[in-house]
Order: sequence, then C-alpha cells, then structure tokens
Amino acid sequence: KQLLYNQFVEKKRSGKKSFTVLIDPDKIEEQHIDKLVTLAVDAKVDYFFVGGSLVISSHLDECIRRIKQLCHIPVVLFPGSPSQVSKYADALLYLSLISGRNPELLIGQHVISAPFVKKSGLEIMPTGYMVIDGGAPTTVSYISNATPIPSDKNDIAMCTAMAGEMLGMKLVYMDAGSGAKRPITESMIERVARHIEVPLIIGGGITEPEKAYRNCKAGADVIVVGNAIEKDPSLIREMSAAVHSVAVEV
Ligand code: 1GP
Repeated sequence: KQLLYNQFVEKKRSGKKSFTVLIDPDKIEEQHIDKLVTLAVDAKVDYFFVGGSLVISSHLDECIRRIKQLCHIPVVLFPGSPSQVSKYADALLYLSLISGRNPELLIGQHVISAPFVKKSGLEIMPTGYMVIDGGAPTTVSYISNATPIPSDKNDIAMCTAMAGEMLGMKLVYMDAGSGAKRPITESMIERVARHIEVPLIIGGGITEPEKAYRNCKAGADVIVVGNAIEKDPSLIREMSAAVHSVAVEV
C-alpha cells in the first residue's frame, strides 16, 4: 500500500492542490456522516481530517468506521489529545505545537503516548503545527496554553516553519483555529511556502471558496475547512472546485 505521505509529496511536486474536510466527531451524528460523505465523494474531496480540540464523546472509532464503509477517501487523524487515536484511520498527523512554548505539546504528551501510538500501526506523519492568531481566542489557543503567532508576524511564522522542517517535520500545518474570525493572510502563507519544501496545510476560519483559492495561489498545498461546512454542507462542492482549479493553472 502506498504511503499517504508520498501522495502529499507527489501532489505537491506536480502542483496539485488538495481539499480536506475536517470532521469533529463530537459535532456530527451518524445520519449526517452519510450525507456529508456523499457530498464529499461527489465533490472529489481529497481527505478527511477527523478530530477536535475536545473530543467529549466516544464516537471517534464509530465515526471513522462509518466513513470507511461509505467511501475510499483517506481518513487522517487530527488529534486534539493523545487519546484521539483510532486504528481505523489511514494515518495520524503527529502534531508538535512548534509555534508555542508549552513543552507538553512539543514533546511531553508524545512521550507518554508513544508506545500506544506506535502499537496502533497507523502511518505517522510528523507535523509541525503552528497556531496563528485568528483575531479572537479559539479553542486551540485556549486549550494549548501557548501564545499563537501574531497574525502579522510573517517572519516569525517563516522561521518557525523553517526550524520545524530542519527538525524533521514532514508537514507544516498553519492553523488560525477552528472558527477563527480572521483566517491566515495570504502574505503569511506566501512567505512560509517560499521557504519550506514540505507540504503546507492551511486551515482555520476559511468560509469562502475564493479565500481557499487565494490561499492555494499563495502556496498552500492542502486546504482544511470544518466550521463553514458544518454550517452549510453544500459549500463542499464550491470549495473543492476552487482548490482544484488552481492546479490546472500551474
Ligand atoms: C481547525 O483548521 C481547522 O483546526 C479548520 O478550521 O473549522 O474554522 O474551518 P475551521
């Protein structure tokens, strides 16, 4: 089986952009999963990310199993805590919060959960996770107990991403936080994208296909949308089309 990470790299090499729908297992019920998956398959969504800062329910396994029964879209865990691991997923974003200075989220929780994560057999994708100030505190900025990178400090973002890459991170994920008032600016995306080789994932507060498109033009490789799609699932089609339209122009 081809590693999912190779697919990320391959797509980046050929200038293809990917669209990802973020599913929070706390917020979705089974009948809605079915509808969402149908829409996602029709819209040619590339990936599902599953997770959230708080996973209160125990629906994680069920949620992923249901998605896997219904389609072949790869499911990647985007865990808010070390307990959010499910063997039914295809891969795990192994997040280290490199924008913050909270040692627990840089390495501490990884140490505690290492045997458990390794035993899961999941494909592990080491990810430099960078939280960018989204205009107001988001769940991630509060829970992480770490200061996000100010939204206009492009140089800090650039240096953080570069350091993450040199430390061996295979992906960089810049996130303004779920439901962010202000998504990450294109100028910050552009600055970071120009200085790293690994695929760049962008999410947080993206509500318009036009913004998703501009982010890709600025250098994002993967666009993640959660909230806006929860509110209006029909957005999936336009968002996905906007992201995929960038590839043909490269
Ligand atoms: C959050 O990047 C994701 O971690 C997606 O954010 O829910 O605002 O789309 P939204």
